Amino acid sequence: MLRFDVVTLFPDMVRPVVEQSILKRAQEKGLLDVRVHNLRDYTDDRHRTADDVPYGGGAGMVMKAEPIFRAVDALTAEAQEDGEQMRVLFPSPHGRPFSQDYAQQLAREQRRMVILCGHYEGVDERVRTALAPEEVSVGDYVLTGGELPALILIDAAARLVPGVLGDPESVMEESFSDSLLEYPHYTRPGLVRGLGVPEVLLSGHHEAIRIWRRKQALRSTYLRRPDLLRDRVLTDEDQRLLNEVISEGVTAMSMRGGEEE
Ligand code: 4FV
Repeated sequence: MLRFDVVTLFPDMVRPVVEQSILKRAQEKGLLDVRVHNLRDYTDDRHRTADDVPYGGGAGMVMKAEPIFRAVDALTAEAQEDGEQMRVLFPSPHGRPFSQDYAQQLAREQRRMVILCGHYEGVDERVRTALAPEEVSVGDYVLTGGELPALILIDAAARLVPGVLGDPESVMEESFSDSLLEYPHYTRPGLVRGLGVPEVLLSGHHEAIRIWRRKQALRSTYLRRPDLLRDRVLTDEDQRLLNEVISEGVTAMSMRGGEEE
């Protein structure tokens, strides 16, 4: 069972999301357990103050260290009582880039994962000094808080836990599962706004469908994320399909008289 303890100033930004759809069912199946902790419960003044103005001046507010220390101390004590280990994650732009491999690693984690959600300008630097949390970034841009990144980590990891997604098959052949972009999907009806469905998908010819899908995945990756193909060893079949894609691409270009896409 995957266990996350989310420490946040805005529990209502987190709870509703993990109580929907696949994450909700995963918790009902006992495959996932997400506990959301309100940081204000770990403050000690009657105004439940969890942030303050920055030393040295400057805009915005900084999250106070003590409530975070108290929250982590309480969760540490609870884990020890239950004979469990803990891993403290801290979403921040300073962190190691999050990825599908990282998600697969979290999905196999046996320890309880505490996710500290920063907010405003950030947290008091002594949180890093004292707790040395594992920092993870969900992208090179700045958010208002760590709540959305926390949900990204939970969602990406939980869906890789066997039994969370209906059919484990769907995890095997998805984007980045083997760092290729996914093949295109179609469903009923067969005609939408005059747009049909590739014949091969209606053929029932499973091997032809498998090859078509592989070629489409290689094609999208080649056109949209060639970086994913760069240091990748291709199977003979993949190399053959990619050569077809490239030659077809080139012919399509020449057909269009060489103008860019
Ligand atoms: C972020 C990111 C992120 C920084 C200040 C929260 C914000 C605010 N976290 N990947 N990108 N965090 O922008 O993980 O407190």
